[in-house]
Amino acid sequence: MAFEKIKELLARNKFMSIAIFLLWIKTYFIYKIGFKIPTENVLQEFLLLINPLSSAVLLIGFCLFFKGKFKSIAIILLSLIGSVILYGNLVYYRFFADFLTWPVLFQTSNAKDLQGSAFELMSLFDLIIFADFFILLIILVKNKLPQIEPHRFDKVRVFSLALLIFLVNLAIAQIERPQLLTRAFDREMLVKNIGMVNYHIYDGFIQSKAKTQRVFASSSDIVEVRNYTMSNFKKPDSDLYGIAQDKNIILISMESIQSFVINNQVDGEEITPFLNSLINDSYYFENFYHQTSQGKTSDSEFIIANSLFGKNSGAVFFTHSGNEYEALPEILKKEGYYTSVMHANNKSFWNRDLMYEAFGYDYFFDIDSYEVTEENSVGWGLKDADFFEQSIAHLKLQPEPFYTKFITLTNHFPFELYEEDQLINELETNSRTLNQYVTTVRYMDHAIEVFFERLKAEGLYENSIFVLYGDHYGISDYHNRAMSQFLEKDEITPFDSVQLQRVPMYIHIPGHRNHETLQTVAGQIDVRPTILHLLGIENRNKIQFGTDLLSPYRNSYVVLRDGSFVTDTHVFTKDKCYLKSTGEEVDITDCEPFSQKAKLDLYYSDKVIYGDLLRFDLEE
Ligand code: GP9
Ligand code: MN
Repeated sequence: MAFEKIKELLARNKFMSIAIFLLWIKTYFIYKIGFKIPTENVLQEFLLLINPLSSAVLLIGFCLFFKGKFKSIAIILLSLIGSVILYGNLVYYRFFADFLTWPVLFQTSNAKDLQGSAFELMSLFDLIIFADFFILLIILVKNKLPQIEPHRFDKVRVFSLALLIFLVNLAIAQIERPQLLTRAFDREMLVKNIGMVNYHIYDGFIQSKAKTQRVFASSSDIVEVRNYTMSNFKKPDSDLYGIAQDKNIILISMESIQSFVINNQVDGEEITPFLNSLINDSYYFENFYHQTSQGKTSDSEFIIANSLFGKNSGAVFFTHSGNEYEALPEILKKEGYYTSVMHANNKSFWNRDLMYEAFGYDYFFDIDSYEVTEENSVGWGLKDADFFEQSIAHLKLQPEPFYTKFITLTNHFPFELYEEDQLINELETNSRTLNQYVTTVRYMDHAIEVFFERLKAEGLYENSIFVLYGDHYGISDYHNRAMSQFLEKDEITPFDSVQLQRVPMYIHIPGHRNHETLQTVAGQIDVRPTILHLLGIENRNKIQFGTDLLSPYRNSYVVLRDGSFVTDTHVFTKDKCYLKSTGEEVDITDCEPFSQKAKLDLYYSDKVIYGDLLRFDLEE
């Protein structure tokens, strides 16, 4: 029945149908030939094939608002709009290997970059992209098609059809990429899954939502937030203040590592022998929590650079890359540091290219800075050991002092490894994920150990300080049964789940005599003020929500992004309060002393991001 109606709709509006068909098929070929979008399996290829259809129907469907010959002209113009969108993206892609975003389109600096090279990026061959325009024109001029007036419901039908196709497309995409829209990974992934035009609509929606919240913010808001953050400021330890001045800073973001692997074993073998030994030679934080949400690695990067929280849903790297920030790289740059990130993945992943610019990084050594082959890749890409080895050359060319962040990759779900890299046995729980996880953690530990040796050999070790931290959990609650087996517990309670959000955190200062394992409860939000104090950079007036990890005056406390919080004595999660020492549930009022602070921290931090408050000047 519905199918019949669709057939009638298309038959009645033949010229429109042809235009839709041409735009659809053309887009698929441009994906393949122009963008060379890679696919890894049949499902992905199928998605690529069907994803231009819903937006082609939507776009050309607007012709039904016109009558007679205006309808035909509208069809040609609408199809031309489709081609221009495709072509604009293609030209941009040839230069930036990325897709357009609304902010980019309105960013004058990017436009300037493009102007000069735009013509170089075009070729006569590109005319093929407009082939359907000419085909439609010929059909129209020769007037071969009968003119049938549309049915009065055709408008509704055509848009319902577009929506239906889109929903089917989205459902299949969800199988291929769960949480595609909420996690908003990567532009290429969005284009691959829902199509280019739909991606632009989605991007426009996200951007305009952010814009409206921004409009209602005013400069008095920032004063309120700063009064709050300043009242929480804690003085540094005077012995440690400035001890790392002018030293290089090497941050290592360790993918998916959780604290439960530290000093733990599989068949009598340590999972992290190197990281275990590093504890004796570092400030090690046993009660350090990740504070990320859906933005995963990118959230951890955001928190560490700004000492602000990421967002509760979605990734702030995508939704608020247009904000003004005063991020750590920018501050350090002003102090004479060269700042960079090394990570062998596409630069557009997590929108890093745009966000890193907003953070003031000098350079992002992305996948193009590395030689990635089939042999040296596993799982998500370049193996950690090869990544570190190849990074040494980049590191040596950087001016000193530098601030460089390394982001590892091998210990990423689904935790794949070649046999030759498997240094310990897999576990034997009922979760394959957890079983393999310990082996990729072991591999990452090895890669970091070799990296340290190489830095020593290259003379880059002595004059650097090291900050190593886990970016977020690797094993979700989904694997609780296997986890309880491994940890020899009866079950994993909500209390345990919170405790499992602990990730390793080290501050390693070569030549520094003192080393300690600290119990203070803390999180990623506290890293920035710590680094600033070690470098002797005053930051009392800065908008930040963490406190120096090494300050003797700090509150032992952390709030997680979902509102759970932990103190020396209590854990609060899912509206329940637990005693930290035993995990026993206690009266909710026992958790109250910190619940107000936990709420306010998140509230004020969100206010800064949604209102883009850092754009307002504060006199120091
Ligand atoms: C990708 C890497 C992993 O570049 O950082 O991201 P994740 O999926 O862990 O957020
Ligand atoms: Mn990660």
